[in-house]
Amino acid sequence: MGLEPSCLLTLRDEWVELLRTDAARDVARSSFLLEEFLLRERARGLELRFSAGPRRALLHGHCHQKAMVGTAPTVAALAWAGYEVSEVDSGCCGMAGSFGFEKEHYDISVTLGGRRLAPAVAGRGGGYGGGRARHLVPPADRASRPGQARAASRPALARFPRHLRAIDFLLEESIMPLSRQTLESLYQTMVRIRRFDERTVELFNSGQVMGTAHSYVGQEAVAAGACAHLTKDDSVISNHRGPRPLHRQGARLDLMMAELMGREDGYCRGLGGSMHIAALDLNMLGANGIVAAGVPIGAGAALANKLRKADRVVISFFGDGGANQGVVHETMNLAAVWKLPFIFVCENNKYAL
Ligand SMILES: Cc1ncc(C[n+]2csc(CCOP(=O)(O)OP(=O)(O)O)c2C)c(N)n1
Ligand SMILES: [Mg+2]
Repeated sequence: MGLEPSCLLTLRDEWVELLRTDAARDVARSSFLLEEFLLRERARGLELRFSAGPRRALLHGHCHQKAMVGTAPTVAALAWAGYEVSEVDSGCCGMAGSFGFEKEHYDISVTLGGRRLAPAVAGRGGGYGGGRARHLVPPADRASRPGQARAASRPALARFPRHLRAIDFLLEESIMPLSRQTLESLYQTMVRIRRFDERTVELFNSGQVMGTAHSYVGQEAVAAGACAHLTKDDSVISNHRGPRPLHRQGARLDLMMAELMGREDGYCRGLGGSMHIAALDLNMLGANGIVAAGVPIGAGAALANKLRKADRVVISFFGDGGANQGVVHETMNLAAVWKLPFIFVCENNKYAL
């Protein structure tokens, strides 16, 4: 049973074609999308009770599913769960899979998404899944409405029309209920992280960055978004891709780069480097070369905050590989039992090398 139509349906399609064996056909016959599986079990007598009352859902079907199965099982399963479903006649969202992540496809993605899907979502107004999304809005924006600040503020990114287009799109389509200032600030942090990384690679290749330096390319939004919620009294602690949260904490780029270059004027007098950079005055408690080791250390800081009755949180960044470390699970257990003001941020980049 699977959630991701492309992955799951491969077992029914290419897999069978490729192997042409009875075993492959057996696997194909036993592979179900979640909705198909639930409906099959319902036909066999499964009863499920859903807690909330009637709700509405806008459904944009997955292309691969639309081609091979159709959206009928999804509509039926949502209806079973109490949703009044309207299906968007959306065609392609323009952002599928890795295609949507690649910068050379950016304009195509925006154009395609803007043709049918984005207008359909924007045209339906609020009430569709906004409840959870509100928790993702930084405090400064919680009272404002999408697009409100747009007219009032002069774009800080006016020199970068391409970047502005991305922000305009987010504002116009109300995809994220954030103000222009916040979106620009997040974007600037992401670009800053990217540029810092690119420069780090250059300096590493020319032998000026000491030890090693792990790229954060593609993950910039994680540090930028997560740290946007912090006050200056909150703390961060991270892993071997460590320095990035520092960008959001207001660190000085020259001191950061000096640290990576092993220089005396770096944040840790050049002794920490990329993997062990810390800046206690900015409440950056340190990167850590031992995978996931920052998690229990961060929880210790959160426990100290709690005992001192300080209104502060600690964020710990770790990877999907680090998530397998026992300390992560032990820390989650203790953090829950002690109700620690502690945020676990797992950056799942789908590799752990
Ligand atoms: C305890 C420990 N085991 C192994 C390593 C070697 N190592 C360095 S990075 C890494 C992969 C970590 O993967 P993940 O946590 O997903 O982070 P990512 O590199 O993907 O950001 C490993 C195994 C280490 N640093 N620490
Ligand atoms: Mg990983």
